[in-house]
Amino acid sequence: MKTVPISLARRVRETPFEKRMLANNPGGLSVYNHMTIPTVFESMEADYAHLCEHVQIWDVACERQVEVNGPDALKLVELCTPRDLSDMSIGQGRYAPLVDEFGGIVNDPIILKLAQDRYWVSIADSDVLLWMKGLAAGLKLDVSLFEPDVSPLAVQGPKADDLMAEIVGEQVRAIRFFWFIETTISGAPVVIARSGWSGQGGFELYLQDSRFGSTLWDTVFDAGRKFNIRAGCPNLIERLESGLLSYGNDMTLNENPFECGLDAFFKLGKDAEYLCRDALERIARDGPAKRLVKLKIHSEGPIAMRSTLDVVCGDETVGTVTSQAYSQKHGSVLSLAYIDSTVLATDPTVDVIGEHGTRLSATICSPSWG
Ligand code: THG
Repeated sequence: MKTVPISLARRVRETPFEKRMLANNPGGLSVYNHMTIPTVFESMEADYAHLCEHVQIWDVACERQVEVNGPDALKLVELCTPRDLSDMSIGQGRYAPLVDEFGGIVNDPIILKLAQDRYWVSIADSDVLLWMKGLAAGLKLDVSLFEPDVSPLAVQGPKADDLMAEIVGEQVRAIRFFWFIETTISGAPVVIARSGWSGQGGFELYLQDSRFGSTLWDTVFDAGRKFNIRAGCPNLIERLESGLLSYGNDMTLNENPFECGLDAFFKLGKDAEYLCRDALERIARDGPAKRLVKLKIHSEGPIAMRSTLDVVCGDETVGTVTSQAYSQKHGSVLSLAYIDSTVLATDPTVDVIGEHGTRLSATICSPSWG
């Protein structure tokens, strides 16, 4: 694909780690929550191989937080998601899709409980602050909603535990998945959670004072030298192998949780009031119109795609590829694709139409790549 430089301005917000991130020569930047995010360093393949073997530091400050603070905090977050949050402990996070009154997915954040009346909604790429402010204003809820000065820096890869133990001590190894502790690193106030958008393990350091951006980066980077640390970023090959969904790519406001498989993360019928209750009960009853499946596309190398590719069954278009990357490990292109439910029920043979009209045969692999 043709590449063009990104133009930066105040509107494309600067991250607290950006100077250090740029000094490591990213090969591309994108915009996420109106903020920069690196998309590649050496190459997608080289970044992938390094991530799976060593440890990387990722500027993911663009995973912004919506702080929900006040007596109605739990009421409001419960209203936004079909997932039950009533039994969360302070110090715990939970992956919870936000869903509108029609069943459309608003976002797929991790929700962190910091205190009885205080949550962070750690968001994917959509304007959740506006959505929640609208709900709170309309319902006259007793909460304050704002974007705090909090910026995640991810430390991902198989050597992440050893690296973080060196920086903050052995107790970091005991943090359970999605749980977090509060501490300081080189004077910088941080929340350290075991989380991150890869299947390679690791942590996210939520920096709570952007003035320490370079200090925190340097502390992690310097301690990481002996573990062969490199600057990295969410990697398309790795996240597809690990089956992680990307909001805006694999699901949008036009899809519901049953269609994209996020229904795995909740049970309908929690006690608390939630906006999408009627819509999701109806969809559960009628069945989703389409489903997101893992689709292996038989190709010896990467295929070009701007935003989607068609999936066909014979002459009929039956679906859409939403993400894809060539995986050396699987010897094929791994993709996520929506396919019509009625067609899926027939165990169809499908092809994907490449950018220049080439037909590529494909195999539906869900639930796992095999
Ligand atoms: N970290 C933080 N904020 C985020 C992301 C993150 N906000 C945006 C985006 N990523 C949110 N989306 C996801 C999607 C999947 C996971 C985390 C965030 C994830 N999923 C695991 C899985 O699907 O296998 C585990 C889910 C579970 O067991 O609950 O980790 O990365 N701060």
